[in-house]
Amino acid sequence: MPNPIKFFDLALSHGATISPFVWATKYAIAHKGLEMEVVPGGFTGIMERTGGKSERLPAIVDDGEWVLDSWLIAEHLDAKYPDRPTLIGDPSVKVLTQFIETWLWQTAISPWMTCYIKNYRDWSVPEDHAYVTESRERMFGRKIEDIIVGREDRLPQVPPKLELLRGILKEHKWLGGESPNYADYRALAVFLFCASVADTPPLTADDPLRDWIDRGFDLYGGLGRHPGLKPLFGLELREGDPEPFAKGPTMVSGLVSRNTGPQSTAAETARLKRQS
Ligand SMILES: N[C@@H](CCC(=O)N[C@@H](CS)C(=O)NCC(=O)O)C(=O)O
Repeated sequence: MPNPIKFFDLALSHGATISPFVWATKYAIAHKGLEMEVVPGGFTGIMERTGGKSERLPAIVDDGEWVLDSWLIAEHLDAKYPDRPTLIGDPSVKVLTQFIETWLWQTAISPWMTCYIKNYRDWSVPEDHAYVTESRERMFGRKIEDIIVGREDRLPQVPPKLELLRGILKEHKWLGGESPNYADYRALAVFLFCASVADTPPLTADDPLRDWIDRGFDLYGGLGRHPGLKPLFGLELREGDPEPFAKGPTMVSGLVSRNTGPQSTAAETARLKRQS
């Protein structure tokens, strides 16, 4: 067994990791079956904790070798431990994962940030409060208390926008196919981030994403079940809020059905001909 990997965490005062980058890295190390020696901490003092090596987390030290940046760490783990389960089996996994992740950040993290940023600050460790307040208010150009105004109207707008992810996970067990890979961890990290700051749930109790999220949080002995994390499911809708998810089929049939000859397309062809 290799030596444990020294892992610099970025957590809130409830003890759960907040950063999606750090979450994805925790899963990457667990996927490889490697041990972690966690160096705890929050937003401030990262430079001091890492001996001047980094201002950002995650960062790891693997057998004396420093590796910074979540993607570089995942690539390092695959290169250094090729006999252990692969995270990024093919270069296309990186490209497609970045596509999904960019969409998820725009669709979910951005609006959720404007809903939960007060908890993000209030639940950070006390020595982080001033830094988080100043840096995030500078980033948004507004006071934290003003950023969250109207969040009860914004929260119900997010679930319907996640239909693409629901559709693909209806067809496949994991983004990695039969078993999870780094694409799953990057996407799960978005929901783990949310669970670290959500004082009110962002998704309805019956959201079909629940199956994949629950299975993902349960992986590796319940890595995503930290007691500091808050429930993601239980959003109460009000009259006039949009339907949170599609009740019928989501994906155009030609995208998901396989053409194995006229037999397989007969029903669809009949529908097409009836309509013409
Ligand atoms: N490209 C880096 C981004 C890392 C990053 O931005 N980490 C944030 C946490 S989400 C951080 O360390 N922030 C420190 C701060 O806000 O001062 C990666 O993928 O690891």
